[in-house]
Amino acid sequence: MAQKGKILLSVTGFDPAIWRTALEKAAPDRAIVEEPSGPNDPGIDYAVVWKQRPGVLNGLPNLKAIFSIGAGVDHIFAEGDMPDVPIVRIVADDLTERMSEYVVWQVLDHHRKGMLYRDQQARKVWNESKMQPAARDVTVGILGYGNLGRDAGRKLRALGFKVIGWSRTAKTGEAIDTFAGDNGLNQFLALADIVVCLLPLTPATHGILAAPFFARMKARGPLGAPILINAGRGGLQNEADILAALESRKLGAVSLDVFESEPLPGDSPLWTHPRVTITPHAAAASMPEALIPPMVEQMDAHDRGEPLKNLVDRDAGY
Ligand code: NDP
Ligand code: OXD
Repeated sequence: MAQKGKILLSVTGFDPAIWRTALEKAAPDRAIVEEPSGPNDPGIDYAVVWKQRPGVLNGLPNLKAIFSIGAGVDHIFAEGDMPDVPIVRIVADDLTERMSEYVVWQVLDHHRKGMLYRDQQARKVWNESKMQPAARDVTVGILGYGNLGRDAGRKLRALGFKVIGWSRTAKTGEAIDTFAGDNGLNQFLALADIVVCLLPLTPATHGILAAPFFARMKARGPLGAPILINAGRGGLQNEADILAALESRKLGAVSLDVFESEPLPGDSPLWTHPRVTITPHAAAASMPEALIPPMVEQMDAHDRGEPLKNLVDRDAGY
């Protein structure tokens, strides 16, 4: 078998072994390396990364593209100084479907009063809430109406919810009402009873889920105060402001999958707040067996001269 260019695998924060195994299986004709063999390793064609080790991407003279093993790419840009090669992100049914499961689960949990009934069960209280609205009377606003937001929105609509979306660029011809830009955000927030955040973390979105945003949210709706669900990135949110908004009832309840600092520190008051649901950045796991084969296919296609798909816009940061 003719050998092709090497793949650099650079992962921090977890054991890369399952990614190495999947790469070895999908690309038996490429060596998988976790360290360049020197600062100017000419044998590396592609890099597959999650929070790559600092400096590891620089000085690879033949690097053709960087592949993120997540949909988000803020972890790549965090390094600052980056080689000027295309960056490819994950767009895959497996990841999208996992995220939609999480979003539907959390929306339904808030809609059907999961927190209330779990608390009542713990106290052996039998009391049906008389405040159960129909899904058709509840508007779910999706902040970040992109690949993940669209699929989650479609599934929520199938359950009967009204769905609206907010994005950076204006959309036309959508099946739902969509809004864009800062003015659009006011209109969006005036309608949304449940806000689901699936934004990427960029300089423009950093810290958006903070006091000024909560002040612009609808005061009351069919579920009482509005609900926030964030599965985008922790850097989008100000956790002190979320706690203050819960106390002042600007927010009725929140579900957070991502945090300013991960793992969430043990002393964070979010852990024990009765109106906070926490998951450990588990909304949509990247599964190597689903994501690596199409990634390797893209590398082979690119070597044949075909264009790369799912490219990141470096100026926009996602
Ligand atoms: P997409 O790029 O497909 O969609 C991003 C959406 O956000 C687009 O609609 C985009 O607008 C919008 N957007 C970006 N910047 C702004 C802005 N400044 N103002 C308004 N809207 C903005 O990304 P995905 O849907 O694939 O993924 C979204 C994010 O989900 C990832 O970046 C990642 O952070 C997170 N994620 C979290 C996971 C988890 O397990 N918690 C798993 C996977 C992803 P436009 O349509 O105009 O481009
Ligand atoms: C992603 C993630 O960006 O898992 O895919 O957070």
